[in-house]
Amino acid sequence: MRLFGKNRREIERESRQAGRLPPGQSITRKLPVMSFGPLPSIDLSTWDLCVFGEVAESRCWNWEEFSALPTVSVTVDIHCVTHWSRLDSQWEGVRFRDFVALCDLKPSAQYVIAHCDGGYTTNLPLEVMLADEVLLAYRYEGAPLPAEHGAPLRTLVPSRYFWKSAKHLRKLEFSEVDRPGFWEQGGYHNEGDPFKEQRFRRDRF
Ligand SMILES: Nc1nc2c(c(=O)[nH]1)N[C@H]1C(S)=C(S)[C@@H](COP(=O)(O)O)O[C@H]1N2
Ligand SMILES: [Mo]
Repeated sequence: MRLFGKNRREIERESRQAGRLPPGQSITRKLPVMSFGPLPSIDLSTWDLCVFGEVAESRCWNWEEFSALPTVSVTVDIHCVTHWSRLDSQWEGVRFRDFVALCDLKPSAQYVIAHCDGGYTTNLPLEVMLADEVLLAYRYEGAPLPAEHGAPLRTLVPSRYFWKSAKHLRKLEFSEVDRPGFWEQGGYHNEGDPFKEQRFRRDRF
């Protein structure tokens, strides 16, 4: 298989040397679809994103309000626990840190639990979510986020395996205590750092 005119092995070797390809990963040019359960139907006229938990006041944004917030674009590498990595993927959305600035968090907020349409959940420390490249993303490669990739809105957390990037996001819970999400309860690692190869719970260190 040839990618970008180069042999895939060469690209993978170069990417690994450049510190961009974590152990046990190979490069894919596509973004495979990985979903648990049926695709939720989306109606933007009733959609909202709500925050609750360790915030001064619970609050919701409808699509009109949310999509009026300032956006940023990032070009990042994505790593899935099923051993594929997609380099240089381009996303646009609201920077998570900027969104948090609107939420009036209490100092007790230490963890973020993402709740999705369809019931999927995933958890991360707030500190991880405050990095520059963490987005509430609604555009992918210059077009609206496709349904199968999480429309209308998903979290994008490039520093963790891709199961930590919640598709069809509807609620953000700020919590004082950590609460493992869907795959974390199902045996995946709680942290999921691809460069530490934290795939499964037994890989913990
Ligand atoms: N709501 C929801 N979000 C989800 C999932 C899911 O099943 N439902 N799967 C996760 C997993 S395991 C992966 S690898 C990525 C896949 O995202 P993609 O389908 O856009 O590649 O989404 C994550 N977010
Ligand atoms: Mo996944």
